[in-house]
Amino acid sequence: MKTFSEIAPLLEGQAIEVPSWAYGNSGTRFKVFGTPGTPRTVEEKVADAATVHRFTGLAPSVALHIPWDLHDDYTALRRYAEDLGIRLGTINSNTFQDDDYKLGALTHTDPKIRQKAIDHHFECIDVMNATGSRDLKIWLAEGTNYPGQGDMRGRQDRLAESLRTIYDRLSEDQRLVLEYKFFEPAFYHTDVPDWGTSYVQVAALGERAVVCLDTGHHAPGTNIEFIVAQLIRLGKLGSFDFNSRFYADDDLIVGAADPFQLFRILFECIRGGAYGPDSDVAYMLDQCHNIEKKIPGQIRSVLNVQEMTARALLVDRDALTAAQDSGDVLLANEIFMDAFYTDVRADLAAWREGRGLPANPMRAYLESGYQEQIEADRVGGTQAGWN
Ligand code: AOS
Ligand code: ZN
Ligand code: ZN
Repeated sequence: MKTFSEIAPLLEGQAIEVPSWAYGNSGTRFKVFGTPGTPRTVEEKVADAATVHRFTGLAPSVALHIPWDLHDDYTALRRYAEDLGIRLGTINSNTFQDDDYKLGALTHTDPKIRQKAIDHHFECIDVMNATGSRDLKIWLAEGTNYPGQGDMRGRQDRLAESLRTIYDRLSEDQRLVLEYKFFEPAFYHTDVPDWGTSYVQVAALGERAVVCLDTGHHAPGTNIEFIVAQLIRLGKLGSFDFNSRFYADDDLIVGAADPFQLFRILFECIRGGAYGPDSDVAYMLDQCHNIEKKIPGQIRSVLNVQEMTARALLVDRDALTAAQDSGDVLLANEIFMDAFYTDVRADLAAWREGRGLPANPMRAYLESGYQEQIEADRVGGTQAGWN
């Protein structure tokens, strides 16, 4: 196994993008609990994201969602973020909260509704031009609930045509990132249910169209790291939406449900050259903090990713390859597991201190007074949430 000091330089510059919506109130269809200190404005969400970065050094950008983060001056918002030491990142579109989209948006049979959904993406691109964002991330809630309800094949054709129109509007340095999800809110068929469909759609568009892999969007038991390896191999892994799940799309803290799975995913990223300064894969969180405090929830999340990255980097890949090639099944597995079982927390604490960061970012945040301050300040107004 490698030593921590051997891999420490590779931890430099690790960047995890946080989602603006993680700072807003969220819940299930049963109840949305209000959390004291929840942001009331986009600026307050950006300030909270910047706080996560200040304590961890791991989260230099925040993803926005349109229209949840509607703003009248994105250039000013960009400056506001930059003054706080972070960037505005991926722009997420929304075609799932409008009555017109009940039966589809980019796939709808009515050209007027398709155009409305395309126009929404054009607006998102305008936002990207002001914020300097590279990625337009599209997650579609589209599908059908009953066999026979829609023409699945026709819907794929209309989707391809709509995506083409959106893609053609992007500039040379922007990307279209298409997310897949196997079910929900549609329960019979979903128009982009899996990585294969997302791949087929983006491959038809061109080089700057790539796939987003949300770790909560697969059937239980799916070997997600295999999909990661395949998409990297094809040059089509655009981004991650990290979170963890026990049952469905739980959107819990990444690494909470299955730290070993996170380790295995990150190992494939490192193995595939998708980790480090030369990679253009966006590592994002897509999470909701329904019952826990939001900023500590985000701090825990980025630290979990850092911890599992360090462990995955510890794998001695030369020794692993030798064991694999010689057919030594158990030695190969042992080399892999040795790295996973290594506790890197003390080494990471010392490494952070060497960089002027708190050894324990969670503790430092809780002692900083920021949480008490926002709980006292942010009273009145409407707390930001999922709509
Ligand atoms: C929905 O299930 C997807 O994970 C989306 O990525 C996301 O949660 C939503 O679109 C917020 O942007
Ligand atoms: Zn997602
Ligand atoms: Zn999701």
